[in-house]
Amino acid sequence: MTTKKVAYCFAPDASSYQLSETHPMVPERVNMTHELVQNYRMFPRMTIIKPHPATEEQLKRVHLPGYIDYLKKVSPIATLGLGDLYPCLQADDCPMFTGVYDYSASIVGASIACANRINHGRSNVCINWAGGMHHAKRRVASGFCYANDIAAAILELLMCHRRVMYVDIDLHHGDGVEEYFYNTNRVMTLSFHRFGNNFFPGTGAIKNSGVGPGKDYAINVPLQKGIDDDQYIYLFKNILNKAMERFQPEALVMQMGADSVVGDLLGDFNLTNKGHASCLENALSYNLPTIVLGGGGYSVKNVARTWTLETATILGLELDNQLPTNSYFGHLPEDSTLYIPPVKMSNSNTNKSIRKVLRKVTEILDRTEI
Ligand code: TV7
Ligand code: CA
Ligand code: ZN
Repeated sequence: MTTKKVAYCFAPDASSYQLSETHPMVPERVNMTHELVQNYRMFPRMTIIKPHPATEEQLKRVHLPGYIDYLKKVSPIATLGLGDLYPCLQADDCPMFTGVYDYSASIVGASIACANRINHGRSNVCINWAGGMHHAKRRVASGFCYANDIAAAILELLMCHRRVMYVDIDLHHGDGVEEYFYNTNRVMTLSFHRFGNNFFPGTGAIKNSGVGPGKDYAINVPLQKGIDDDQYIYLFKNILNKAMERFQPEALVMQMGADSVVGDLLGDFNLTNKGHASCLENALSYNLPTIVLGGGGYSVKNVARTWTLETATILGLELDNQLPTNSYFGHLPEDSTLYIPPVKMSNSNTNKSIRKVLRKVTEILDRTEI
């Protein structure tokens, strides 16, 4: 592997907020990751960037102006945990909180900064662990996501790249990003997700594969509870390989939601963090200019473990299983290691169902034409 020029975007202001008293989305997990990456001594190996918050104009490229004006207006006076009903915000999942506008602007600003590094060829890979807010829609917040940093970064990449590939391994369907680019053949969206019984957000069936010029450019891989490393990696490698062959992208955006890792508070997959990271390693092997974003992840120590491991994967480093001293992890034995083992649990994906998903997705990709 050739060593890549890596940039790491970190906006401390994005990780200092709390959505509500009991909200599962804990922005602090990005600070935990930051400290582990620092204590594993990875920072000398990459360029650290302190991004600017997105401007109002940048936010309005991906959102309805009225929605952004509203976020800005209500942001300073909103109180934590009031649980009030606001238009454009979904009561419990997307509560209003003090600073919601600044929080959103700094996440979007960081992902746009990544895209600019890539556009100017200053980095091969650019990381924003605070990003990956794939559910936010043009006129509404959804699923813990207020502003769609991913769509903003992809729009920026499209100014310098003919075709952009978006790959989403968050537990949830990347519905917001899919919707923005549903009718274009310049962006292929590929999401792997838990699907069925109205699992949030409920979209992402295989057959929903794009419209108009975007037909066969939205690829969905629905999965069931308990999927293990072997099955997940088998699907990931085969589908991404086929998608790359058909679509020939010039840039890649990876959404690395860590709620697909075993033990997640909101998830029920049996994927280890090594398995999760090996998907990234496989995607990086295509040697495309790449933006790597965070996303979901609700067992916060596991999120920090996963994204730390993945930062090392990007740098081509092996990490010691023994975590370095840090201020978040305690002294219990289960708190001292980096790698997350699989558990014994039922797996609703059979090798037969996995092969069937691969066959159906391949049928769509066989029709994708550039
Ligand atoms: C990218 N699941 C985001 C994933 C967004 C998932 C949901 C919760 C949840 C919200 C809470 C909370 C929760 C224990 C879990 C239909 C509902 C059911 C809200 C209670 N505890 C990402 C969004 C998903 C909020 N939403 O992809 C405050 O779980 O299933 C739903 C919708 C209506 C709203 N209620 C849940 O990972 C970042 N929400 C505790 C406090
Ligand atoms: Ca996904
Ligand atoms: Zn998720």
